[in-house]
Amino acid sequence: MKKRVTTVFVLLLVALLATPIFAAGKAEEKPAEKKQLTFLFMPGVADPFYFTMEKGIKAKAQELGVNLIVAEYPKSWGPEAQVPILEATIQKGGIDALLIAPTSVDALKAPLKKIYDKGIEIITVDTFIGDGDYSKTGTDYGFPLAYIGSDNELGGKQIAEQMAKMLGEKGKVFVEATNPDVSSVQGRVKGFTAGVAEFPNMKLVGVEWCMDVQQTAMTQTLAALQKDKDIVGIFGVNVFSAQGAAQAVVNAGLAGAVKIALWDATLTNIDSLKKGTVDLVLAQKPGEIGSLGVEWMYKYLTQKATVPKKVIPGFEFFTKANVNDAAMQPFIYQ
Ligand code: T6T
Repeated sequence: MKKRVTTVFVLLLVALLATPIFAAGKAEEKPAEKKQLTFLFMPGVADPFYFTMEKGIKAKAQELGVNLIVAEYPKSWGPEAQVPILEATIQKGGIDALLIAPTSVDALKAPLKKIYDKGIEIITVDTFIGDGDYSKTGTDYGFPLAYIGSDNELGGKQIAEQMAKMLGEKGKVFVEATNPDVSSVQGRVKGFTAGVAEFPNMKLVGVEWCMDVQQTAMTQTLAALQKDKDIVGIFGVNVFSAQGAAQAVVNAGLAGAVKIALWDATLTNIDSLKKGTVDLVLAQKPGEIGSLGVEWMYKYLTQKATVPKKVIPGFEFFTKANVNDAAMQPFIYQ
């Protein structure tokens, strides 16, 4: 009997000792294939700013081996155009992460929360939902990993300061904006308004909203110039509002007499600067914004990196003096 117990004990001991070696043998097998990640880019509207952003996203996705899906570009700005495209693309499945420019601070909260609740991580690029502070708890917009985009308020304020310099810190100015519920546009108008207020002899006589339709921006700016002949400065807040406002000044025969500051370095706006009909163009860095979105999302999903809640690339100012400088060319939206 004693002999049998000893034999069983020895067999058990051998089995126990053999397990690690067996397991170790298995460890030499090929590690499990790394899952290829798929990111979806959802732009705000079909315009040179987002086309340039897409280039930055594509280049970084290729570098990191991420599969990229670019959603159909909305033909007009707004949730009614963007959300159906977004939801139809998500519905097809296979998306691990979303980079999106939300076209409304409020209307995109619920559609994005639905997507987040499916386990899809989100970074908002160029624009944000809520107040853009995703570090807050207890809000209905605290779920995106980060906002990556320009400091729009700072840009608006700096444009006001440069406008003041051009106008000798006096005179009436007008703003042609796009949609009141878009974070980027809100910031630019707020910053410009605060900037103008610092000059007692300058007056902001009006802000118009063209809903991102260039033709509307042109007619609204023309009407403002006809209503108030004393307007000496105009700020166009984004691609379509800026191009429309500049067109209006030229059509009114006021090129050179009215100072114009535009946001977004499209080929059209840069050409107007070269022709002398426009005085200042702010260039954002859409390619860098997109690239950073891919990079931070990748780091989060593959290394559980801590993603900063806000990542703010800078911007550049084109003037008549530097518009042909070699160093400035990369900032033109191509
Ligand atoms: O100015 C950009 C972008 O930053 C803004 O959020 C929306 O308008 C543009 O896309 C230009 O059309």
